[in-house]
Amino acid sequence: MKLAKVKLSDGSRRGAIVDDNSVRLLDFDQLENVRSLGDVLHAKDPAGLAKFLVDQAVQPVPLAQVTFLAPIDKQEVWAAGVTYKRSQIARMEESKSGASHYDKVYSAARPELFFKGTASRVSGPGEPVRVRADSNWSVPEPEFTLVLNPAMQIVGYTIGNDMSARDIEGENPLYLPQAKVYRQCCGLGPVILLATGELDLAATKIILTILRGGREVFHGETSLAQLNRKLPELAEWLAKENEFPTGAFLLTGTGIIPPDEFTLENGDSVAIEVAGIGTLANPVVKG
Ligand code: DO4
Ligand code: MG
Repeated sequence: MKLAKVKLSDGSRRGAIVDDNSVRLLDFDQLENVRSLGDVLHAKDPAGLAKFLVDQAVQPVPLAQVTFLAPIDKQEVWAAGVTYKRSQIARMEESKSGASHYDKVYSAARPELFFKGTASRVSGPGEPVRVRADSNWSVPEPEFTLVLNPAMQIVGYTIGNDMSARDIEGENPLYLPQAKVYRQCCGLGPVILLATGELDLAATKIILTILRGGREVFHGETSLAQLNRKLPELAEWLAKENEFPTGAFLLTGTGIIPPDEFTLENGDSVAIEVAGIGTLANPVVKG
């Protein structure tokens, strides 16, 4: 089952179950302790609760008549890094002084985990993602993203864009928070696929396409089979000595990095497709 937050043509915002061609709206006035999509995700049985909450007073709404919003409420957003060989190599190339850190963390037991942002810094589908005005080398990072409940169990999956300033990160690894966390630094959406059973890692393809003036300027593909960590392992490390009373999103790292001469420009569009989830598309702004 896929869940989402949508905006309707009258401007109202609702939780929804996403079907093939339409959405079924949820009514959050039915239960006192369920007021948001996050409350549904954090319930014992999110799929059963979502079905119970379907608003019987309204017909399913065709997909073309809704706008998908970022599927986040009050969760923190975190990210893992250097979890794919491609990322390890690119980071070692970009950071002359910090190369050995990236080399070591790729194979260390403890993964790199960093704070990526709050809901206020997240862009939903169609909303701009930002290149910092003080960066001349920035890229999108297309990342399979875990949705974690307060017990840090994986309850769903979505698509994340970990916008990154490679020049700032490369100048000095201590600049990582500035390279990674700023306004509109993260895209999330369009839907949350509820986690049920084992994922087919090889079939979970991740595709990044970047358009400039309507023309494709970059295309790259990978799959979860290339991820050098187990998904539950990343969630377990994040949970250590930490508390997430409102749950968390965890981006799991990028396996696709455009060539070194590529940087995003104002007006580009970024599309990230993940098999089984959908496509997260965002325009890029700079300045
Ligand atoms: O340490 C740099 C960040 C790595 C990252 O964001 C990634 O590999 O996706
Ligand atoms: Mg990343």
